[in-house]
Amino acid sequence: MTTTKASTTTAAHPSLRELDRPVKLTGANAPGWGSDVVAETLRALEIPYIALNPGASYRGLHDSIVNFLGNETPQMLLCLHEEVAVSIAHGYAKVTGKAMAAAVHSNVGLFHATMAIFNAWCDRMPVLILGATGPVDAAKRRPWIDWIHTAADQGAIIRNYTKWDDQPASPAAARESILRAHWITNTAPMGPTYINLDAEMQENKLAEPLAPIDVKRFQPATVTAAAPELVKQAADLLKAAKNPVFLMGRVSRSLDGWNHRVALAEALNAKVITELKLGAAFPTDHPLHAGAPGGTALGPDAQAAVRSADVIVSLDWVDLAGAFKATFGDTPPQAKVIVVSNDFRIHNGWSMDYQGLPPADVLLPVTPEEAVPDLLKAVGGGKPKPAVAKKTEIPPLSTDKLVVNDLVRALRTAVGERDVTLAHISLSWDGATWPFRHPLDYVGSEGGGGVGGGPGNTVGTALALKGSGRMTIGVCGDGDFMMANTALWTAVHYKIPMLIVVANNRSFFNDELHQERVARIRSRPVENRWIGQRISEPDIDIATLARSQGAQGFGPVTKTGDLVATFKQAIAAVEAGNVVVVDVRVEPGYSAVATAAMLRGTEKK
Ligand SMILES: Cc1ncc(C[n+]2csc(CCOP(=O)(O)OP(=O)(O)O)c2C)c(N)n1
Ligand SMILES: [Mg+2]
Repeated sequence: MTTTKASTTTAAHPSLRELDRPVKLTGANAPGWGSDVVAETLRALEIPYIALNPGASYRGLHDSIVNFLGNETPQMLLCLHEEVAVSIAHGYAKVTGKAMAAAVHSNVGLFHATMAIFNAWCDRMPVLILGATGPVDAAKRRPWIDWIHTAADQGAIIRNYTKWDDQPASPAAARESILRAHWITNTAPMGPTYINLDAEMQENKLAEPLAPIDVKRFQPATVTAAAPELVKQAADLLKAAKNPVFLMGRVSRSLDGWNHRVALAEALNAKVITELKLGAAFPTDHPLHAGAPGGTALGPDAQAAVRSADVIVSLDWVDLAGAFKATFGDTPPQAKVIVVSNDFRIHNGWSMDYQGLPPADVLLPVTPEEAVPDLLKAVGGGKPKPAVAKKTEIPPLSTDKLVVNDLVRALRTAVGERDVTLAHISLSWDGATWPFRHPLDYVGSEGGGGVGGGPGNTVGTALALKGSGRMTIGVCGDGDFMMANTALWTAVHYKIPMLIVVANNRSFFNDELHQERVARIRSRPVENRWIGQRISEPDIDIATLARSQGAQGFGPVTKTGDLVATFKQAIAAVEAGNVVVVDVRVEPGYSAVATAAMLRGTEKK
């Protein structure tokens, strides 16, 4: 699915494979231990990397990866926190559409990883997570530590927001378990899977070698197509429509898929709405794109398009019922609704991330990538045309206070004509400020609203794009950055060039707006909204924090006039192979649309 060029190695982009080389074992190296079978299966599945934080519960597997596999396919990526390990794997999947592995230590490492697992789950991204437990056989447990790190049902910690989990009791069962987990995680609707490896199973000597298998035979393709009569029903509605509207949601990073969507919208002269929660789905400065993409709420142009539509098509839009509620209140739209989604196949009773139940006059129970070419053919659309890049003027920076839009405009100016992937954007981001013209221009947010996903997602995206010619940039809020900034160390150690810009408003500002809302409703002083929210006194020296982990740190930039020059220097440093962080002190504030949405209903009458 991915459209990235194959990784190449240059002086600025040395191969990861040259790093962390183990001393070679002398003599024969046949699988002799339970965990060797696990490692061998990961190798057979061509898992490139395993992001991890170590622990005794999987010391057997750790040894097998280093000394049996030679720390290659998968190669270890050491992380300083399990949340970062999983969010790196999540960021990698956002680009490639495929799972890499993450490993976490027994119950405690898994506890740390939970939020990142939830983010990947809500984002429908694949991650193959390996964990471990102290010996299931109580007689084999070391005193105290093996007991506290053994739980009767460890998978219960994450079962509600993973697609599948298992605790295999033998090397043969572990091999099958990994094959199944890999297959399930990579099958749409995608989501993380978890395997808990018993310490004793890993550390036991293999009684006899396992019968060899061809792993490909256990990973059958699951590509499917909507029934022709359903495609026809949808196409008939679309052909008769005067004002069709597409809400383009969860789609892949494939350029073919992108071109098909553009061709379909153009063939129908349909308005298109996209959103910032998800990766780029359609050129945002295309004349058919209605307004700018919004974060949580539909913008006014998007709402107007939905209101005047006679046929509405959802290409796996995350919250279709919510979009209707915001536009029409409690009455469902009069327009016919075509839903393209197979997401309902993984909805469960625990997590409400499935959102409200939207009306669906026609449901194509497949992915948008599977449905759009069929719809295009059925409506008689032409051949997909390649996306056309357009030049747009960048508005001048403000002369007064430095605001987030200044940061974005200056960054665009410094980036110039380079191919850039935005791996993350701050909550304060205004969708109108940065056009997306390629599926890799933006890979979407952290998915589950779990703050702290930004830095790890950025590293994972940069890992997937390393050597591709695309520069990875993550714009993180200061709250987001501080929660997981140790992701930097992993990027530096593994020589994964990238730029993180911190939109540093010195606050968990989103929640200042919430406090303002409550204060207004209660007629209490809004001036107090900052208390328990503001991250100042002391201000955090983010550039020094970056340097302490071996990254280059710039800033704090406090004047708009310094922005472009600083970003140009930062970009040059990334192109020279560095991990770079720029601290930009921005005035607190969200886009007018986002602020209005958060404070709606509190206006003084
Ligand atoms: C793990 C987690 N903790 C707390 C929150 C609540 N929350 C939502 S946005 C936000 C503020 C984030 O601050 P920052 O990244 O600096 O962005 P800003 O709003 O300041 O632009 C917080 C604390 C959350 N969503 N996730
Ligand atoms: Mg902030």
